[in-house]
Amino acid sequence: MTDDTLDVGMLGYRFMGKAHSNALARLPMFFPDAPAANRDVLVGRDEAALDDAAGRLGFDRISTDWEAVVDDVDVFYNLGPNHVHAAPSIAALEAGTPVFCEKPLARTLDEAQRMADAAADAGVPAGIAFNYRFIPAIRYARNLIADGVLGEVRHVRGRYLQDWLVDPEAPWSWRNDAELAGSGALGDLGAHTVDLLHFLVGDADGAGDIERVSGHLRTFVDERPVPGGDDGALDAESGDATEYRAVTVDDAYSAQVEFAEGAVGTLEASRFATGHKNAHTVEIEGSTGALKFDLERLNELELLREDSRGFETVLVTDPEDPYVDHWWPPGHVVGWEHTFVHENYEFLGAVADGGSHEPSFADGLAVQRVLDAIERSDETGAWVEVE
Ligand code: SOE
Repeated sequence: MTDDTLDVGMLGYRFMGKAHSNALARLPMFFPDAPAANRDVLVGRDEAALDDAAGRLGFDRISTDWEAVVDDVDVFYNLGPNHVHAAPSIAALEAGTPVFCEKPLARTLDEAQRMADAAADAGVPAGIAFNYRFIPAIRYARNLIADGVLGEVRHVRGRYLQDWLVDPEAPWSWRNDAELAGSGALGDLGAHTVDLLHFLVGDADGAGDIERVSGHLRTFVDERPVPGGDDGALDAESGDATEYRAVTVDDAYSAQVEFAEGAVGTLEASRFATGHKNAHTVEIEGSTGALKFDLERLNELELLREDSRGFETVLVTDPEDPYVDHWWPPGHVVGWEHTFVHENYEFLGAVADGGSHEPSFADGLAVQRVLDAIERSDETGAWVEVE
């Protein structure tokens, strides 16, 4: 490897480990100007599982000791569960190692503040993987809003609907536990929506950042079976789980929000939205136009311009659309995984250039402030100012 190759240490090798490893593997072929990145060391707890994953994900070696890894690599990816985001990321930053951390930044506002402070002190790139900012149609939408096509923003609606927990027997996981995750649909899905709205309308006339919220959390199923393994034995006869564990986070949230410059909005997310698989939708209405986006149709943007009679469906796959020229000709659509390639391209570029990456830990902290306000509003039943 030439000495300007970035050695990557990656903590986590399941869902997000696969998504980011796939992205790193795609970069040389589709983004030849991306910095060279070597999948050096894969970090986890279980050596056997690590060994298998390292082979599949293309890593040279494994380690069960993240403390040894964080100052031994050029870039540290923290793709672990939420309760593992803070300590390894702060240790890496204190060692001067750039960090790319999955969302949400942390479980709590305090934890997020500590991570953002460590990033500010370190002066190296500290990115948070809000991958939906890197969808071509979302970039196109943001440019339209910035160009004033929608006029003054009045209404903003963000929903993130999934249904993977509708079955009460769907197994318990760390995402159901307050100590491990911080919150449920609010932090897992709501974090994406809050960041996306900040990205789309944070600088827009009439909007700005979210300032006041009235939030509501709901848990529909309060215990779930623990899948087989050391804790959750299965009954020899029925095969049913013999252990159930409490669900201590929200299954769904909703919030009314006010933006700094007057726009109003509604947010919601659920893991119980029967029939919706990964429906992250944004709707924005302004004084001279409107737009609608749906992650399940992520190459399209529904746009209403001032002089048109109705919404038009724009297929955002032209060479001049962001990132598209790296892939295929018009109409040869991209998918969910391509957003990870785009965000890795930008993050590694910032590391190689000694620049900064957006969204940063400061953006992650701004999201955490809104999540915290929604939780405080749910507790008090009152409108709450975002800190
Ligand atoms: C599960 O809800 C999940 O994988 C989220 O954790 C991701 O952030 C989202 O992109 C897809 O759904």
